[in-house]
Amino acid sequence: MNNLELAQIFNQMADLLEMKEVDFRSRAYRKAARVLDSLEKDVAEIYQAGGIKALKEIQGIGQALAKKIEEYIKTGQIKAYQKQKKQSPVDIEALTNIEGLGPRKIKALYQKLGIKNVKGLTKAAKAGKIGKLEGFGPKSEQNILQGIKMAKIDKGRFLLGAILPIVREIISQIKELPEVKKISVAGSVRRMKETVGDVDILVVSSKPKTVMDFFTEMKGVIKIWAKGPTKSSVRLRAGFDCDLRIVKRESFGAALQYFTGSKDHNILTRRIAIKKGLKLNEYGVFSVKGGKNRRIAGQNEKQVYQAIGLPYIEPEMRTNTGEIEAGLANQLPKLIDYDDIKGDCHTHTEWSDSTGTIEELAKIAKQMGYQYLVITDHASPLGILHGLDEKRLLKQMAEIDKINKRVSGIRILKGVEVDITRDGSLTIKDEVLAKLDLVLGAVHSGFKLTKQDMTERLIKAMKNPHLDVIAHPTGRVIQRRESYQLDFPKIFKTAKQTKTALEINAHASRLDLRDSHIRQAVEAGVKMVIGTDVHSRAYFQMMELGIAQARRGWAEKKDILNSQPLKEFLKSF
Ligand code: DGT
Ligand code: CA
Ligand code: CA
Repeated sequence: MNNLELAQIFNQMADLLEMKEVDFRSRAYRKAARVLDSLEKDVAEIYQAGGIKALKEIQGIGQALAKKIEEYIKTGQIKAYQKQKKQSPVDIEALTNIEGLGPRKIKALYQKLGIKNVKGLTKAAKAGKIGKLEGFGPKSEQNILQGIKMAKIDKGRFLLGAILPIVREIISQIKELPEVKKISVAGSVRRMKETVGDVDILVVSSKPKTVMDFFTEMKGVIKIWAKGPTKSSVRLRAGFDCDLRIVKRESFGAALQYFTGSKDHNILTRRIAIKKGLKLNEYGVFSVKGGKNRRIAGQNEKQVYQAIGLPYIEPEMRTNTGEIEAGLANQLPKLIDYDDIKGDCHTHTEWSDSTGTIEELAKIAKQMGYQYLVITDHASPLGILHGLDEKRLLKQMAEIDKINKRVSGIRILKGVEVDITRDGSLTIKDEVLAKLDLVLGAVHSGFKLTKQDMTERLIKAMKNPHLDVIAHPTGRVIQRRESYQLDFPKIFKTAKQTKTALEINAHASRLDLRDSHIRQAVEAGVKMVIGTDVHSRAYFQMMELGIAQARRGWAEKKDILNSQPLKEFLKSF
């Protein structure tokens, strides 16, 4: 995925330029980053097919940027970016990673306090120096300290959504080698954990050396940590490490079980094996008699579980949070499947803060195999989101009616994402909300209310009979922003009473609700929907992450309303 890596570089370039106040250029980089992010084809493919000329046909890419993309494709780096980075007195990459700090603030902090990096920032904040600065204040000093803490917790972990496409590309390349008999991803990626430390791949092969040569020399490898006949480990340009292990065919299932983890899950499975007088390790399940090991399972992962008296446990559930006990009692849920979703419930268009037209989105939704698509543009007084007011919302509804007559094979539903204001009221009048198929409500400001106030705010919103779904219910952004405070038992109770669904927002950096909340919601009988929060076409693909999240929360098909066909879906609100 050259596009995402390039988009990241362009955004950093924009940050660097913004600090120097080369405004128009930084805006060009920012725009290009956004375009790349939502491009369907890899730029390398576009370049290979049509060269610089084809690159320039991409919206927002002129001669200068096309040359830089070419340089990146050819050399893996962009000299101008390296130069800017070198010239910059501050570690802008680390500093912009802290929630609430943009290039302008970083510049002010550097000019007034000489802050160059996170260490200096922490020191200044702790000494109360930032609170005294004009344009900052004590509150923003607290926020900065909080942001530093958040950035530290997840240090060195990567978003699953950023990693998956790269891993799949690597696997599909290795799979093509004739020497490779079997291949699978393992570890946290196979468990679809929301963030990933490193990537683990298992291979069965007759020619380990050929596989290892290919693996350590493939495109994107910037460092080889280790290279051997059974294990190699590399660092990829995208920043994360990838381990590849070669295992014997007869051990593949056991190795997959072992290296999928989690470690806590493994400790328990091993204990269960021991209780049965068996031995479980990465080579197989063995019966130990008279000091002799006899393999009773190993090639196939399902059989490994069977051999120790357990049903197959889906990787997403392997966290040692009750899945083994449920397995022993034959009470594992039948998780929602990756192809069960019938429509996306949360999408934005050019009517608010996104770029696509309703018709374009409908076309993609159709390609995704959906029966319906809910358009939920922002209705928000916040100018930044370019929200709809009642008048424009009604106009959009009329437009949707027209488009529905034109297009076939997909039904476009009328929805909205209203703001839930501080006192729990909604930003669109009830009589207009009544005309919509689906009303999402979300908190977009006032995150710092007390637990009680925030809970009451959501409860009041849920009691509005027109509100169908609470979108991204906790407001967290992974590695960036912590959830706001909520009294979950109360929220679940009201959600059930008022038949309000909670969203599982599938965006890679939201994944909100998180898995533990989903499990509680399932237990409380609260229904959920999965929405991708589409802001560009690439977002549609994130549905998979939302489904994974639902699976990690033990959700079944019946728990997720947009797994229902159109008629049932509409009836459930
Ligand atoms: P990550 O990489 O931090 O996102 O998480 P994982 O789960 O991929 O962890 P990783 O890469 O360190 O190891 C892959 C799997 O190997 C892990 O999920 C379980 C297994 N494993 C690693 N170390 C141990 C261990 O000390 N004991 C047991 N039982 N299993 C282990
Ligand atoms: Ca791992
Ligand atoms: Ca590993």
